[in-house]
Amino acid sequence: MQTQELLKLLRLPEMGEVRDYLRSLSTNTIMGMGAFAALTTYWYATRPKAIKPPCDLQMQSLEVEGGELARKSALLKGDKLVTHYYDDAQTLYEFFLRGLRVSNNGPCLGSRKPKQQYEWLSYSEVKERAEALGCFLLHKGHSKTNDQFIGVFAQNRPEWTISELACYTYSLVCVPLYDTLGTEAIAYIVDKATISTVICDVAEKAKMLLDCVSGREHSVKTVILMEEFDSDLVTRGQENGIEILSLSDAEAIGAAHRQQPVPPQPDDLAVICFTSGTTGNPKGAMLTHKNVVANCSAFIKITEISCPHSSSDVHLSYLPLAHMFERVVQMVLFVHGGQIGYFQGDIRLLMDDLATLRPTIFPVVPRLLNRMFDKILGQANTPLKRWLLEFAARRKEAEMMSGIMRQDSIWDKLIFKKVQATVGGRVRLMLTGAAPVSATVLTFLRGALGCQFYEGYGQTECTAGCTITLPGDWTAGHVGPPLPCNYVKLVDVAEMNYFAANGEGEVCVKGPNIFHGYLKDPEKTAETIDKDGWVHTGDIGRWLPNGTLKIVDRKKHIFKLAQGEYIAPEKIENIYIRSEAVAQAFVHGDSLQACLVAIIVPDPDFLPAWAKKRGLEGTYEELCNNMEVKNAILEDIVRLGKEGGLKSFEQVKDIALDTEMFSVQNSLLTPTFKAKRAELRNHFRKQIDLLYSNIKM
Ligand SMILES: *[C@@H]1O[C@H](CO)[C@@H](O)[C@H](O)[C@H]1NC(C)=O
Ligand SMILES: CC(=O)N[C@H]1CO[C@H](CO)[C@@H](O)[C@@H]1O
Repeated sequence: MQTQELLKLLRLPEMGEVRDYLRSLSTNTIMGMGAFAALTTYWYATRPKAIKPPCDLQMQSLEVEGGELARKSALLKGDKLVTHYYDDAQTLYEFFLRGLRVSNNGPCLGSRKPKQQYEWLSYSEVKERAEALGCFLLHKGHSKTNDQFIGVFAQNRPEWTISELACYTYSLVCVPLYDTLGTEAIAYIVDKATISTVICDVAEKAKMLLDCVSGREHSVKTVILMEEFDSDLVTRGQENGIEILSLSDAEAIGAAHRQQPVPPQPDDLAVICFTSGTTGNPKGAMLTHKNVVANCSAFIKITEISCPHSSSDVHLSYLPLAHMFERVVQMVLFVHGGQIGYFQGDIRLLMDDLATLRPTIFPVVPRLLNRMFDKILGQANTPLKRWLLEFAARRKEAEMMSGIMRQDSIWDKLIFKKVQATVGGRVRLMLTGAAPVSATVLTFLRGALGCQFYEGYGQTECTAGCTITLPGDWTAGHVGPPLPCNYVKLVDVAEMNYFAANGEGEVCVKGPNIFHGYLKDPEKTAETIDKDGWVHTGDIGRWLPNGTLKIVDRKKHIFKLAQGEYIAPEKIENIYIRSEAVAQAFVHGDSLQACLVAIIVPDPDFLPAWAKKRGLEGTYEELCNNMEVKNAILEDIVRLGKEGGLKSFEQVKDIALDTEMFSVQNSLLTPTFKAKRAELRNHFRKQIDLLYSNIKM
């Protein structure tokens, strides 16, 4: 039966090469081995060489001499950290100019209308528009020494990047605003940075901004809008002392008041990146050109041999530009003269954008990877398909463990071509960051996508990153060695039993990518950067024998159960959300309780089908109220917990189902989608109490 199906597959045209190989074996051999074994032999026989790693993968980082057990990248010669890669690109403005030169004024920024092809602005067109907009800003009284901060409040689109570049061209500073922050936080940021000009995409954002400032004293004087707006908005602006005008008018005024560029220096501020903690007001991390250049350059250094960048690189911009992760990726593209196409602004159309743009570079976040993983497994809906998929995944995994990464093995042709086509079929480099990804998901997708796929770790305070996995090391479960632009050391956290001498402790980072403090907030700055210049991340790491770092814990979200066991709820939640039925999980416990409970929000897309397989039917709401469904989910997550190595006291005893997603809007998540644990606890107090009282009975 399996042989039959395989032989059918071999009739496909792209199987020619395999067919030829099989023909070269005698019929008896094939019959004797069975088609499957023959394929496996073919795979071994045609296995390519591993890419040459940039250093010995058994020793990816080295101890810094006399440096409190701090470690540095093994790619470094001597102790000098990487600050830049190209001598003619030491600021983000110079990054762009270099791109203009090396691409020979190639296509730069692209966007598309629904169902259309991408339309491109060339590097010189982008430069022209950025200069015009920049001159308008100067005309309004902004300059390097006066009123330096420009708010940008928009979704990813070419004008976002043009606005950013307008700032860089005249040594102004870009301050991204994003709507998931909520009005309160936006008002706070506008006041804190005394912003007088904000560039918005749509009228709704301008209205939101007006709501933030109307009826009180404020700093806003000018709002520039990319899209159309009506006269009511203009009137409302006037009532609040704010001029509202279109981006094209602003550019026209600027063009009529031309001034020479005022290029920034490496130590000048480039961006204030506001991030929100789980409590309190957002904090504005001040990043200089040098900070961002260092991070980009470290990444270029790591991939210089295995995956050199060029002006033929294409990137799909859909992760929020307000975060550094996406910005840094864009800058790496710019400095090499690559192309950046923007998504249509709707994440549900991402697959269509991918298929149309066919990017070569694809940065992702774990949420998206989890979706892809579930979808691929979900499509393998017969036992045979499932078996083939798992078999192929194991073969590719075996290859990866010896450093090989490719898209042309027999398993790619038979099984994974379709998956590769969903991301456009041209992706050669992927990068995940921003949150931990499960090793199972990462390994599977690395194999399925067959491209160089890196995992980074870091935070805004070190310009997005401080470690990244190296080419050739496709093993999951660690975040790689330090970037060549920073040192990493671990510091004792005695109360949690982590000691640097044992290679464990709080991850601390130092180097040219480290930020310059929070805007007008010396207190919070002092909490984060110590007097010797180390950023304390709050994450707990462990050095692995080959010099890579593994993030094992979080300093803050940790509590003890009644018997004294330490619990890190996020670790448990990250395992439970692997259940197909589960969208979100909140694990609760405290030192008065002997066990854990959880609130689970089932996945509206997957729950009905999942329940049906277990003979349970109904609408999403009905299912969420069904005791049997609850018990089935409990059973499933506990099973996953066991597989994931949770100890028995780390497993929940009972759960309650809830239908409302934790979101930024209902204040249960931070704008960067981290759980606000205190709020969650209060919000679900009743359900939690009920769960505990039922357990005691
Ligand atoms: C590095 O060490 C970890 C833990 O020992 C291991 O899982 C991983 O495979 C190693 N990486 C390489 C490339 O050997
Ligand atoms: C473009 C780029 O690589 N930026 C990186 C800065 O460092 C972190 C960690 O290595 C990466 O995740 C970022 O992508």
